[in-house]
Amino acid sequence: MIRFVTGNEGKVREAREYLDDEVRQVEYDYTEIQSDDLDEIALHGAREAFAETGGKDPVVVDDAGLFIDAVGGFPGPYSAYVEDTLGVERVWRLAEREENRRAHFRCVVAYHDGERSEMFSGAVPGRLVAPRGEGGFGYDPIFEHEGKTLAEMSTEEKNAISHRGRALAKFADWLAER
Ligand code: ITT
Repeated sequence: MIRFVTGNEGKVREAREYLDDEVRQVEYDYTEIQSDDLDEIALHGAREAFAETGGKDPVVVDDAGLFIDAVGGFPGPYSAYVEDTLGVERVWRLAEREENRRAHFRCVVAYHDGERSEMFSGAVPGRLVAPRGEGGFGYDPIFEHEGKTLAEMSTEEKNAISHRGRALAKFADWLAER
């Protein structure tokens, strides 16, 4: 069993679709350290969550962000804060003014089992568009990849191309090899 430490059900839904192991959601508000590096944030979170939540089963923390080329990678590691404060629609308004609307999502899945720590990352390129689609979560409606926004894809379709899907695929391979 893997304990997925997150308040975001969308992440858990995507992980369940990928992993053969049972995935249990654990809501523990780990410290998100201030860093430009998603690896560091996720690894610190996984170690803290393992130490503080008291279980024996391995934990996974997933830290993700949207990086917009024209504005120096904003909102990047601050994507959750910007979604809560500005909101997705206004992030689109910001990108709308730019000629270059390219962006990418990045995701780091950090695993910790009390002894070992491992990290798996993934990215997906795309461009920002006016919101479309009802699926997914977060910035999915404004992020288009090969003609469709991530919110217009099923979980399976999104996993096949997404930052999280790519990180989870590496994680699943590693789990299977152990
Ligand atoms: P936890 O920290 O509890 O896991 P969170 O949603 O705050 O949940 P992050 O800090 O990793 O997670 O999220 C960064 C932001 O990026 C947040 O606003 C998410 O909604 C958004 N995000 C993450 N993955 C995404 C995805 O696959 N599609 C769209 N938006 C995503």
